[in-house]
Amino acid sequence: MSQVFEREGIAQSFIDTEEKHGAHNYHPLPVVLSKGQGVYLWDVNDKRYYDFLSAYSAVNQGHCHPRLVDVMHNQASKLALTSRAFYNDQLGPYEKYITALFDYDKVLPMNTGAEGVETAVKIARKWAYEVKKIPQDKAVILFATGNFHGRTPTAIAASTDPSSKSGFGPFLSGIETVPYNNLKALKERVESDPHIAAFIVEPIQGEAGVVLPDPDYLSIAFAICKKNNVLFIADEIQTGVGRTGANLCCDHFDIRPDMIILGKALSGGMYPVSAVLCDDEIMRVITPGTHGSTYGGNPLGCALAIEALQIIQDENLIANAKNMGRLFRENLTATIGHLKIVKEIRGMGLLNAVEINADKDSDTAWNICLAMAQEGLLAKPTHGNIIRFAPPLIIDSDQMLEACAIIASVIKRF
Ligand code: IF1
Repeated sequence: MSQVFEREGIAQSFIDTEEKHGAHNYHPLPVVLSKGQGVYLWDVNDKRYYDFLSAYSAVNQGHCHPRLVDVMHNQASKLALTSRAFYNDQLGPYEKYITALFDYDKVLPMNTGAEGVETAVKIARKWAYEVKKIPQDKAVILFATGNFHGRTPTAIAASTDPSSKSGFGPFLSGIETVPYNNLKALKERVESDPHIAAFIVEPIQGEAGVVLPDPDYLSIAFAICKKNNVLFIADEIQTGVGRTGANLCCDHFDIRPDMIILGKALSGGMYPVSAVLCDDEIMRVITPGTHGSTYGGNPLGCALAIEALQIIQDENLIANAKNMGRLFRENLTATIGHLKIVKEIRGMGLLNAVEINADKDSDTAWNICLAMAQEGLLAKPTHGNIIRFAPPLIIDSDQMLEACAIIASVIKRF
């Protein structure tokens, strides 16, 4: 594959060092970044880029937000980690803040998104045995085909993506999938088996390529679960915290999941913080010693998460995501929507994608991303021919129009 731009000496040395000493579990664009501020990133050659990946929607508030840097510095200088063997003066205020903001009785604090998903699965199973009275070890948790919920054994047991799954068996039992966006399949599966404990779903499938369900899918799926005493659990790790132009993506569909999982932008890209929220009737199955984490609920993460969530509110980033996302889709539809190379432009808020008219195994989308990097914009393909575009939610209209001009000018060349 031809590299579209020269790898200058300093950048190459960093790439070579990673190649030699690091596991090869990624295939990054050949860009070596050294600075971030707001919607911009700079590489080691001081070239500036628009960041249209936002670390997979973890940097909704913009890179190195000054309020987050201040909180990070102040809290890290005072108290960073105590473990939950003791109380600390940040966890309670954080729990009070986040449960009020998302309107749930309780929160269980964890660190990575995958840990949040694992925690949700454990809570759902324990609820199944203690509340729904499913026989021990018989609980089944349903996921949607095309899902992505992390890289842990439970998450890949649910995966239908061979690149995430193959070679890592044997897989956890009690984990099954139903076709995404297919209400008939969900209804039949749920009504046919009293052992179904929960249905875990991304309201919009991010890694699958920003796949949106039919407008009534989530609300009817929720109703099917409620009718059959099955927990409806939303993985909002990528779609939550303002990304789709609402506090939670589920808000667009007027449903209140029984449980939500948050991560990524929950801490504004400064430090891993994830969370599982649900009401007392479910969370009460978790008792001392049944779940935990060394860093879960640590003072530094709690202080950051409060500030990161407050920034979303204070800077009106939900409305901005809605408006800038509409500007993105309307501008690109007008400038490149008609091109043969463009199959579809889709998304919600500032979680968008351009599907390229090329085979999944062609490197067209990759070469488009290389060319956009050359022009000063970073994005990355998912599943071969889909380019996800997800800038920080702070992007303004001038920046969005400049970025769209870069995207359009590059794609017109293919
Ligand atoms: C990678 C993308 C992938 C997630 C949802 C849980 C997790 C994620 C909906 C786990 C994480 C990251 C992981 C990263 C690439 C990125 C990603 F969709 F965002 F693009 F892979 F699908 N639920 N998504 O999106 O959270 O443990 O990573 O904190 O693994 O390559 P995590």
